[in-house]
Parts: sequence; C-alpha cells; structure tokens
Amino acid sequence: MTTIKSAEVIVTSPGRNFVTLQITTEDGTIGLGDATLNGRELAVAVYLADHVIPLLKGRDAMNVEDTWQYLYRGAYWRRGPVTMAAIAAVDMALWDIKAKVAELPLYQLLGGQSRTGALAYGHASGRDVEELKDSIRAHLELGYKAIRVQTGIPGLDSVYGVAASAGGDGDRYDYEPARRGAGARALPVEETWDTRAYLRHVPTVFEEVRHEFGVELPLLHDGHHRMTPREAAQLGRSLEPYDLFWLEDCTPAEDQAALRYVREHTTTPLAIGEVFNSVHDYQTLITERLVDYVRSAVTHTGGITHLKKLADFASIYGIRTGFHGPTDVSPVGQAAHLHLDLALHNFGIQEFMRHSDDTLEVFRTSYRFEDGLLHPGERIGLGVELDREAVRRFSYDPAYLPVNRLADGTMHDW
Ligand code: EZ4
Ligand code: CO
Repeated sequence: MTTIKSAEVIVTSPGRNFVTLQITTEDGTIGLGDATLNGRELAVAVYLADHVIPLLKGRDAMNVEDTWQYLYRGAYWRRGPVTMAAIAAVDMALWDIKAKVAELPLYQLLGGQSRTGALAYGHASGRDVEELKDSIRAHLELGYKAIRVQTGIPGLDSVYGVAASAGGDGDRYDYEPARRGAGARALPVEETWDTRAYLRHVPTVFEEVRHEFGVELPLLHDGHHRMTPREAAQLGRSLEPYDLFWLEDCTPAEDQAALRYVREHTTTPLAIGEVFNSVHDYQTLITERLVDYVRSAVTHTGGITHLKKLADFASIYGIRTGFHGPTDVSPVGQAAHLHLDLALHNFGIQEFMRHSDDTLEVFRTSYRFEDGLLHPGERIGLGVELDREAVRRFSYDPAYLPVNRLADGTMHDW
C-alpha cells in the first residue's frame, strides 16, 4: 500500500540549519525531502506542519504530479520561496518513495544516465591573490575540474563568499554564509560594499589566475546580484579576455529585463536563478535567450517535478543547467540534483561544496565525488538516509544571511 500514512518535519542544525520532510506510506516506505530555506527555516517548517501535512494523509504517494498540482493550485497564492520549498520537500519525498518502490536509483526514472558523472565546480577564494591561488591549488589537488573564484577587495574588511574573511563573530566564512552578528541576539551581520572598488579589482585577479593556471581551467565568478545593468555590462566586458565559464547573478534577479542590457554589451556567459522559485521567473530570460545557465535549486524551485520542467523548457532554447548546490541545500536536495544531472540532456555543471562531517553524520549519503565528477550512487531512491539519533544531537540555532550597506549607510543588494 503506497497510501501516505504520516509525514513529519525534522529540524536539525549540524553546524547549520536544515529542514527535512519525512513521508511514510502504509507499507512502511520512507521518503525524504529537503525544505531548507536559509535564514527563514522555521517559516517553511510551520507551513509544512500546519498547512501541508494535514492534506497528505490518505493520498496515494505514487501520484507525484497530481500532488504537486494539488498543493500548488490548492494554495491559491502562487509561488514564493516558502510555499515552493514546502511543495519541493513533498515532491522530493514522493519521488524518493516511487524510486524505492521501483527498486531503482531515482535517475533511472528520470531517463537514465546521459553521462557517467556530473561535472562539479568548487569554491576557491582568498582575501588576496596569494591566498586565492593557494585555495585554487587545494581544489585542484582535491580533483576539481572547474572552480569558482571569489576575491577580497582592497578597502573592504569582509566580502561575502570569501572563506577566510571574518564574518560578524570573527569566524571564517567557510561553508556557512548565514551567521550571527556580534552580541546575544541573532541579528544579520552588516557588511560594507563598494561596487567601483570591486569592478576595478576583479579583472586584475582573473588576469593573475589565468597567468598562473593557464587558459584551459574552467573558471566561474558570482556577482551576488550587486550590480546595476550598466555595471554588470562593464564587468562582463572586462572579464571577456579571461574566458569565464559563467558570470553568475550579475544583477538583482527579479528584474529579468535588466539582462537584456547586459547581454547586448558582453559575450561573457551568464547564469542566474538561485533565488528563483518558479519556471515563470525565467520566462523572459529563456525565451529571449538572455542567459546561458539556469541556477535554481531543487529545494527552492518546487522540487524535482518543477525543476525538470524548467530544464526541459531551457533545453528548447539551448540553455543548460547549473543547479545551486551550496551547503544550505541539504544532502537530500543535493542528491536530487545529482539524479537530475545524470539524466538531463542539457546538464551544464553542478555547484558542489562538501557538507560538514556533522552534517554527513545526520544525512547518510550514497553520492560520491571522484576525479571532478559527482555521481548519485546506486542506492535505490534518492540514496539518503536520516540518522535519527544524530538529528537529536543538533538543535535549531537561528542565523541569518548578511546585509550590505554602502559607505553612506544606504542598504545595497548583495
Ligand atoms: O549565497 O547559498 O552560488 N552560491 C551562492 C551561495 C548563496 C547561499 C544563500 O543561502 O551564491 O553562497
Ligand atoms: Co550564487
């Protein structure tokens, strides 16, 4: 019997917060879904517990598409990160169950293997060029075949995404961008930003990196939505000699039309979408071919069912995937990415940051990273098991993503 018997929300914090949905069928099959929304975790936990779980009991777990439509249309209030993360968690859990019932690794139900593994990119960063080069070398030693490059900016104390720069409590930024400001209350860290200094400095860093590591290594860069269209066009142009794999999130993502201006002025490949939660957020971007890669995360874009629709829509326009894989996507969400990555014809690249050891104790994964490629493994379903004893060791700990201000105190996009 694949009727849904129960569902439970599990919040745990092995170094950072994760929200997981566990669905159990009458015959005892368990499915897991990731519902983690960094810095707003409890909103999704409550949405699931109060508004979604009561609707699930008695439904047939096999009807994945119908359940997706029931939750999406039934909410009446379309889209939004909280709703879409909740629907995503249900969707992932149902796909997990379906693949377990079929006794197949999930990628087999999504079309089978299109490739032997998914090209992954890692995050190299440094406060200065020497530290950055060390970080790139360390990633190459780990086997990475593509590398994101983020750099400190002269005059700025701390830059988001640069591992060794100090956050609010003086700790390194490594792995966890959401954190606590100084003091007892969990307020967001406040950082100072200067776009002109950034635009001046970044091309000089890529010049040095290309000089040291050669022309072949695929290099990526994340602009974290900080530029106006004109500034983004300037950066794209000044990076053209360094042949980037992509420039990510150059402008605030909600303004799709902004990418028209950027596209007209630079040939640097563009990627966007980690903050999107629906295929509709990409309608202009895809139909007008304004980007080269779609960056959604399965957790924030309505799950496997919806992400597959996005990938198929993008494929018609020759656009590839580059799913968002930071450590705030749980191992459950990351496993879902890897099954899609293996199967999708228009896969491009997969972001990969290894989760902490504590996280990997809570979530026992079957996926592997070998010679620069990720593979979801051959375990049936998503291939992730939750260690309930380990879950209990790590209780919820509020943390927020940082905010940015300009020198005059004005709030800025980050
Ligand atoms: O800022 O995951 O491409 N990766 C990123 C990440 C995101 C965080 C937000 O929760 O930009 O570091
Ligand atoms: Co990003």
